[in-house]
Amino acid sequence: MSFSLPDLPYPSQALEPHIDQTTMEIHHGKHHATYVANLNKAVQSAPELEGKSVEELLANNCAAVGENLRTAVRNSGGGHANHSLFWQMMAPDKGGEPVGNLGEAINSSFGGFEQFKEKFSAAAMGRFGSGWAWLLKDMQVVSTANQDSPLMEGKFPIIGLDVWEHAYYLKYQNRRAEYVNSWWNLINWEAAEERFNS
Ligand code: MN3
Repeated sequence: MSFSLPDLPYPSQALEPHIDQTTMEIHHGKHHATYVANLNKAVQSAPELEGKSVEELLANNCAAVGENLRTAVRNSGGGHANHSLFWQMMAPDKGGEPVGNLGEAINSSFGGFEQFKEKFSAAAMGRFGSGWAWLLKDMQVVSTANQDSPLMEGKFPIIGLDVWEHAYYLKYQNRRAEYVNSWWNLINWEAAEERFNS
């Protein structure tokens, strides 16, 4: 069994003007595709890893993976898991405020949606260099470096924001804050709610 690049759940221009078509095409078709290809290369060289899900490969800081492949799986497996979630938790004409149980959990954990938004944006802005900001199922807001996935530490991400420059540089150049601010218009809270309830 090998990993494959999931289709985008919408056309590549669908997230404009917040994320431009060219960025989406390169980000999904080149960056994510490369993580998938490199993950397959790593797994194919180690028969004992065959058939494991990406979650199983990443669990406990990639404990199932031999030391010689651990960095490759951490980077490429993390990249595959992170981007697969990222595409799903966005959709055109979304944004607004979270719904249902997730909405209630956010309100009670952060004191309100605006407070949550501020905390999450600060995590996204505070990540030096490349990485991700996350809302975890236990209602922590964290950021990780590179392609490190919360799954490595047994944490379940509900939404994630890619703050690598490849995610925004064509349109926003160095203005990460504008990208982060614009991304709030894309969050698919219904999908996030389903994930939270799962
Ligand atoms: Mn990316």
